[in-house]
Amino acid sequence: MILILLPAYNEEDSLPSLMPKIKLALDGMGEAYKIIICNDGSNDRTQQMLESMSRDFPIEIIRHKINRGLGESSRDLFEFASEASKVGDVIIRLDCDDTHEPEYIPKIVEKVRGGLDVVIASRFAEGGGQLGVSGYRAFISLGANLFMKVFFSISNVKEYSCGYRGYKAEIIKEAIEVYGNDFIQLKGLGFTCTLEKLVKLKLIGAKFGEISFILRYNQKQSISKMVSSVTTLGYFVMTILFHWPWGGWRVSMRNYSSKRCAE
Ligand SMILES: Nc1nc2c(ncn2[C@@H]2O[C@H](COP(=O)(O)OP(=O)(O)OP(=O)(O)O)[C@@H](O)[C@H]2O)c(=O)[nH]1
Ligand SMILES: [Mg+2]
Repeated sequence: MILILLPAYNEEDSLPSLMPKIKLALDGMGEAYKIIICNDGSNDRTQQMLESMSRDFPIEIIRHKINRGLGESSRDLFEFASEASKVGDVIIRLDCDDTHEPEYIPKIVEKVRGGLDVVIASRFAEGGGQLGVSGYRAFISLGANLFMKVFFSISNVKEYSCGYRGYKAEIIKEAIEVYGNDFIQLKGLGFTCTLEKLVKLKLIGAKFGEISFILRYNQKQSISKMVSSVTTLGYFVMTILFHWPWGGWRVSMRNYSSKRCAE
């Protein structure tokens, strides 16, 4: 089975375009799938839209009455997926602002099934890119990714900040077993959780790969919810927590990854 995870906050303008494209991509694969969407206290028509869409699409809705942020929504989505999946399943998480085209799903699934634990849709892989992104934003995004590459370097990874990824169900189950509620620890720090998941998976010895991907920012309909000041603060907090010599994440997980490699 393939589990599609969608975090949604005020996405009434994007869902009508995105949902049929997810169905088209998945129907073409001939495999059972489920769409799990976290409506995080939206104050537009997202909830009504999802309820009516659940007649045509296999949707499970996790509803937060108040907006709890991307970190808490990701925790709920990944914990749900971990419970609902079994060995051999693939979990795909994408944004629902219609900038992440579902047509990449089959390729991501194929690479996960080929033996990788995490496959990232990457703007920086050969053939990747972005459409409709301003020069300023592209510069900030490149700078952020370079920062992440320097401080959290992961083999075979060039794209650290895009949330469009596929995960082997087993690696998510293992991460939740190892970290418990701390798999996504930095919940109040904007979109830092997207980077945190990668880093936490690296620390348990996950194998990573990328596919090339074009971010379709030219299709974005909803307003941006990314608060760059909070997320940047989150990246700095995470850098300290990761590298802290006395009990930081890297030091505390050293034994775990060497034991896993030996097995
Ligand atoms: N559950 C939840 N999802 C959110 C929240 N804020 C944003 N999202 C979702 O997270 C995804 C990414 O949000 P975006 O606003 O597109 O952020 P971004 O992709 O980093 O940057 P832009 O595309 O420039 O806005 C979208 O699917 C949003 O609906 C939130 O507070 N809670
Ligand atoms: Mg977006």
